[in-house]
Amino acid sequence: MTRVLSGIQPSGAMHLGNYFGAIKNFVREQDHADAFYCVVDLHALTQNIDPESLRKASLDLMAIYLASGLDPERCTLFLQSHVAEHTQLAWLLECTASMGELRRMTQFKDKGGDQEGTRVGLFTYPVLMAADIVLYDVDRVPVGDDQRQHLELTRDLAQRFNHRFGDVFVIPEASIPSVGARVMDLQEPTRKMSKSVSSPLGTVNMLDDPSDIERKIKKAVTDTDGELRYDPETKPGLATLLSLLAACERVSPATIAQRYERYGDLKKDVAAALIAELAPIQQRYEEFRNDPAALEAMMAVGAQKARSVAARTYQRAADAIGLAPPVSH
Ligand code: AQP
Repeated sequence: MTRVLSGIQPSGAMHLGNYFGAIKNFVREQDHADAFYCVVDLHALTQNIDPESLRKASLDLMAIYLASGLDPERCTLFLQSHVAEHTQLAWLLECTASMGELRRMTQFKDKGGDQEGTRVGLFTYPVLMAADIVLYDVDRVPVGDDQRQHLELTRDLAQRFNHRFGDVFVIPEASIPSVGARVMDLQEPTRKMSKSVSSPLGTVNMLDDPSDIERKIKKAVTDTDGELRYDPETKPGLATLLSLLAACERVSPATIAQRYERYGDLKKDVAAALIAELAPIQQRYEEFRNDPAALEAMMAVGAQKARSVAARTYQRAADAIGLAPPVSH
């Protein structure tokens, strides 16, 4: 059976990009593959987040996973920091990576890049992401389009390691959805919707209430020529709205465009479809979030399952690179 793994940072409210680009596909994959999904809390440390908020955000995100339909009976759900092999393997891979290839990462450049005060963790986190993936002998990684470059880096590092030290890692492929792969900001539709770039009106969060969703969609930037067609280059605002409805209905945005003549009608239907898509998730979220002890117990079981795979891969890599095994007396 193929194995898949993916994760999301608990660094802010989950938005439609996280949902359509990642979570919705996680749910689909859990019935077709041996699926591992984590809350990548170590990645959140690359940003300013206070300890209490981070602990809370990790549980919030786990509750979002469950509310969206991930089922611990059908996949392995865990917190990244509960499996120490992620950071152990990241070090071995950091010693395989070069400054030049990490400097080329566009997300690093977008988030501040090469400046005196930039955290080293922001620079090296794509290597930690590579470790997250290869640790589980993963075949496919369901992610949004923005992660394509990080996946390429993961493949390069794994191939380089294998070339030098023997066949240690499975080389993973990115699995990018055909619709919803890049959800754009509603106010600046040439920029991806994102947690860290604050754009309250341009970002629809998974837990937004219906009136907020309606307001944000109504105020979404379009254009003035009034011609309803799907053209991301010249009509990015309209393309964003068409793509959102397309992602709800799982059809192409161009097909959706044929149905409408007026922007206002399209906006009404986009808002209604999003509200209908998110309502059951929001309701289940409250139920899961109100029982933190159950969430923690579920995460403990997941971590144990994850560790049993991760420990074997890490040991294989450590042996191959020449680290002497610990001997018990
Ligand atoms: N706008 C997006 N469209 C489609 N997919 C997206 N993803 C994120 N934004 C979009 C996908 O969500 C998953 C989790 O990403 P992450 O939170 O670990 O980091 P990220 O990609 O950096 O997400 P954000 O929201 O943009 O966070 P910040 O602002 O902190 O960087 C990934 O699969 C990603 O592809």
